[in-house]
Amino acid sequence: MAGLTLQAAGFSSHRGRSTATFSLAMLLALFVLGSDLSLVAAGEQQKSARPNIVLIMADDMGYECVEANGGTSYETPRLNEMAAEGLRFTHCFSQPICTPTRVQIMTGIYNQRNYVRFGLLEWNQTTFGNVLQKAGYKTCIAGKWQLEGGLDAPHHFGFDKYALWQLTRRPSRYPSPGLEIMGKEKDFPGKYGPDIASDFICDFIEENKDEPFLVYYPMILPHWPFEPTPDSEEWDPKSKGAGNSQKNPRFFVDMVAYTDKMVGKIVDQVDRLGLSENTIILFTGDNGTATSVVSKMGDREIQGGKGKTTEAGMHVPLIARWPGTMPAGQVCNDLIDFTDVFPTLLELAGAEKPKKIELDGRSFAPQLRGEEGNPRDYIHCWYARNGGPEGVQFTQDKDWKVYANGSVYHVSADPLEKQDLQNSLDSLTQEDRGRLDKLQAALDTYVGTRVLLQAQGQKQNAQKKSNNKNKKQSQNKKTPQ
Ligand SMILES: [Ca+2]
Repeated sequence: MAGLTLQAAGFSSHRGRSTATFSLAMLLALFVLGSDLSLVAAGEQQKSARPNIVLIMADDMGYECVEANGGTSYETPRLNEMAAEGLRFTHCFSQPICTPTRVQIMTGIYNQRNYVRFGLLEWNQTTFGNVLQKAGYKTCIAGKWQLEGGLDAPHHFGFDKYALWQLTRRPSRYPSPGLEIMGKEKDFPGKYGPDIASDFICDFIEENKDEPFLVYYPMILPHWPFEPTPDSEEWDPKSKGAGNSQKNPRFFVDMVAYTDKMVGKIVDQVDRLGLSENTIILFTGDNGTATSVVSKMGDREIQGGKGKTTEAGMHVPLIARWPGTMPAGQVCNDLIDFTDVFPTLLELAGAEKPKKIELDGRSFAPQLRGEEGNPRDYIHCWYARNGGPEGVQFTQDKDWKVYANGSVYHVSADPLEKQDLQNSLDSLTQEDRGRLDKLQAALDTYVGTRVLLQAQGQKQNAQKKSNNKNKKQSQNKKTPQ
């Protein structure tokens, strides 16, 4: 074993810690588990083919929750490792809450053109799942759905395999969870929801290791209720779940740790199968941290800002890993918003954009390959939780933010947006006024472009069916977020 350790350590000196794990796994495969050789060989054959893509999105985990970003309230060793091996983005912005983000990331379109209301992905939309599936990718989604449409919806939106919480009902998401898996509602007494979803993904990756695959993992964690994980001392497998409780943010610490562990579980599975160099793994978050949570970045305290259009509501982690292609340990300060994910996945997969859809974002695939790319000058946001004709709308760069209602904030100095500068623009430098003019001009191109979609019959029918079927099983009637 000493020889193995030495050899693995030798690899790690120039390739990073996870590669050491991979190397050790490979050596174990070679020396101990001869039957696993086929797994490694299958993975290595894929190097020149289209990369596998794994997109992981935590639920309610802001930028400040990751140690690699400077967070000091939580332990995130696996995310830190991903950042050390890959690329960490410092300026990625989601939408302020779940559904606006989920619709935007999946369709690549700003909310003003296709967002209907909370908890719904309109049936006539095209997702990256649809396009990559058509391009020959095997596709899987596991984790949280919350987009209606019934048991057929994940297939309709381009996913071959699914294991989802909150597709047709809303039971406990953590202890003794209920999920919908490939057309069936299944309950798991004594189990933990995130374990079920991540196991499903690991199985999918193994089953599809010889073909290009897409995994979309909108995580169940670390959204409230704040309650023990299987790694907490207080874990009780017989618990019925803590409902909507946000009373114990101390468990949020354990939940962030478990989120990190689940990311590591997926990374380890990719490595174990010899797929690391042909698999790009992206980790992000769907919106800021819950408002009941206060986290620290050194001396700086950050109150969670979920639901707000401030930095605390929309600034999220984005970390990418692609050993062998992406230079290790890099930091990218480019602005990214969630319309950019769809065109990025298209470019990575070499897939064509369908003519019928017009995407709003721009690909950051070049940055993932260590190239300069074509970074944005600004990000845009249109946000209205419940839809309707009017939304909060703004453009911002790394320093300045201009709202459609006229408010102006120097966000790099005033992240909480306490001081509206719209009436004191004369005191700004000419350079800053020039930047504001550009942001205003960009914003003007979006103002008035709201589209109110009509509900689609097919979706309504699917929803009706699913509602009838599940009326009795619904255990949670409170407003979801
Ligand atoms: Ca969320």
